[in-house]
Amino acid sequence: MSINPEIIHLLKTAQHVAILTGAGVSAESGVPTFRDAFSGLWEDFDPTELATPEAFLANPKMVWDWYAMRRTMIGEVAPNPGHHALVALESIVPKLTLITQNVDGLHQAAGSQAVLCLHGNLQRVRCFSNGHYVTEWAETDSVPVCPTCGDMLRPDVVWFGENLPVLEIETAFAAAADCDVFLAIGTSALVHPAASLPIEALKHGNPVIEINPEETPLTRSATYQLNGPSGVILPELVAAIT
Ligand code: BV8
Repeated sequence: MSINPEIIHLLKTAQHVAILTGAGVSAESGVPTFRDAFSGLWEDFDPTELATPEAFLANPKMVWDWYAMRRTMIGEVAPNPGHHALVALESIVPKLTLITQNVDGLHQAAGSQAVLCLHGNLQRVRCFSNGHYVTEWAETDSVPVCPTCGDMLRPDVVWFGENLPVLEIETAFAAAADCDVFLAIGTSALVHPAASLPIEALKHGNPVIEINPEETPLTRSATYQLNGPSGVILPELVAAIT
């Protein structure tokens, strides 16, 4: 696809690039997005109804098993050219702030150095009430418990209705306000407060480039829209500014 020369100029001259990624960036690695139905056993479940503390307390084993399935799935996939292009971009632009909503750890696996994880990480596990981190546990027919305090274990992700980590979200808003250009990549722009980040950039007069094969609530406000998969567009973008 031919990329608007104004976008290339923006990225070539930017001192600070801020990037927000969503599940769409991992789609080409074979990870279902939240808007896709999870396959098989889970296809009848709405992720936004499973990813809550209420769902976990109501049916701990079901929610624990949903995350165990996702953890196994993530262990079988690899970063895609979109993740690798963002690693390359980090070495080209003077300052890059990579903010992700994803919990799959694929940016880190691709080699991105500083990743602001707004919603935690699926691979990390802690106990529900006291935050004791656990690196290994025995899978039994009930939810494993914390060896330190005996409380149920849970994935170290931010569920709907839970607060985001303060340092990460404050740093993300500061980057949106400070950056010379903001890229919103592979996100449906529906989940807050992450979805407010590109709006924060626009409020500070910073141009927003959306990369997504579909339209989102952000599309009409974005300064530019690159319509296509991030695994194709991002390598082309990096090649165009190198
Ligand atoms: C909070 C971890 C304070 C768990 C996740 C303000 C307004 C409205 C609502 C709220 C608001 N403030 C708070 C809320 C409530 C809620 C919310 O936003 N609800 C939504 C549903 C309306 N937010 C919260 O609860 C947040 N907490 O604000 O705390 C508070 C405290 C108490 C009470 C109230 C407030 C916590 C939100 C975090 C939830 N946890 N993940 C887990 O993963 O299991 S969010 C989860 O869903 C994902 O992490 C992800 O972030 C999100 C899905 O969003 P996307 O990443 O955008 O993915 P999605 O599938 O939606 O879209 C994929 C996109 O990719 C699509 O557009 C598609 O076209 C595109 N795509 C597909 N293929 C490709 C592609 N793009 C590029 N290339 C491709 N190849």
